[in-house]
Amino acid sequence: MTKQKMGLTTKIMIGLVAGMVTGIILYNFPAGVLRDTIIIDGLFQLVGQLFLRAILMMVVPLVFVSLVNGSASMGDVKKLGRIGVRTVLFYLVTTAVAISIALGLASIVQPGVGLDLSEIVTREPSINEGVPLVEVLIDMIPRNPIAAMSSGNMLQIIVFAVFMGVGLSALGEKVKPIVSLFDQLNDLMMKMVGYVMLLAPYGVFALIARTFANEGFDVMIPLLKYMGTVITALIIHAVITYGGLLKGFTGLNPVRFFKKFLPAFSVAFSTASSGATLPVTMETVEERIGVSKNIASFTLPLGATINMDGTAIMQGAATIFIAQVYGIELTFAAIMTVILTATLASIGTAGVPGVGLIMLSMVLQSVGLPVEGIALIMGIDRLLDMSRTAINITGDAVCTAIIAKAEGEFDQSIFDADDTKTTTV
Ligand code: DAS
Repeated sequence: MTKQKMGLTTKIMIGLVAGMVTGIILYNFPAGVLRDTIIIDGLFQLVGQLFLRAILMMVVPLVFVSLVNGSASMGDVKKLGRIGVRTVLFYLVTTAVAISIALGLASIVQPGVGLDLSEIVTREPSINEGVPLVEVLIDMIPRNPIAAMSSGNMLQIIVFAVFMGVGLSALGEKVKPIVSLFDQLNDLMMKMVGYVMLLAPYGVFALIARTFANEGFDVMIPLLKYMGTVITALIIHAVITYGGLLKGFTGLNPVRFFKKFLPAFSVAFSTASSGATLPVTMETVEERIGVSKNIASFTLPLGATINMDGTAIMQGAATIFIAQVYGIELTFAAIMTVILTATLASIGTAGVPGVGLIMLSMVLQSVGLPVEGIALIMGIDRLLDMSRTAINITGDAVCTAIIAKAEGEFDQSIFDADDTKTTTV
């Protein structure tokens, strides 16, 4: 499985580099029918847009199914009561903090300023364009859920799906067949996302080649600023938010915690999949940090499904970057919509490679930003996927340690012991 994943990562990287080189070569060629019409606006536009459309095709079904599935799996919350509610609250609050850090940092760094693609796309007015925040909140409730799905009103789809999942978890045993149906549909969605991601190397090549052929090397600086913004926000969130929460709520030494968590962190980084890393996360948190199996076996699988702070950070930074590149001003209500959409969407984002990018198109649609903007960052996304996945699971582990400490299900002697045990995977 890892070999196949590494294969795809390598192919995407090759697509990225080959696309940049091809684009730069074409940029320096004199304009002509072959260059402009046949190659850039013909072949590259076709391959790139087919890949983008395949991603967009997955957004509504993926969001709806994975959110119903994710919120139905929170059914245990009722059973676990205090622990469940606190775990879900912790996950949602840290995700909202994460995306706020990213939005703030991106507004300071301004990664998209300096690259002007506003003439390439005309922006459809956002569903929440210029609407006061209170209207945005009212508008979250769909009059007609089917219409919300057909019009791609993402916030309304999210609210309806979470509401449906809560209803399913409340009905418990009676609706077990429906819950397992959504679980199977979720597996189907993941499979289809996997097929779409097989197109990634070719789509990335075409999208990056066309961008560089039209814009030249100038586009490199904004991309590097975008990557720097995401990585910096990930580090800030890990050190300040997680370090502060650990120190404040558990008294544990954050440096020791992160060192002990390293085996899981490195597996998440190399696989870019929270789901694939879950067994290692559980063993690391239990055997090296000292959390009881009872707590870890509830909070970690739940976290791998509904908690994705790293992904929310990418989505916040990418939204600002794309708005700046297309010269679009985001209103306060739009920023709030982005925070709400990305935080709620993280409930459904499954822990597989590349899914954060699919969810990004949903965040962009929620504020009417052109999803073509994803083409700019898609090529480098795999590198960021690895780092944000590592932060996703770190957030799960920090929450788990805090809950375990509060419930008296934390063995300090394991945390204090020097690690002779290496995590076997
Ligand atoms: N790769 C996802 C994960 O496994 C995160 C993402 O795609 O943003 O957590």
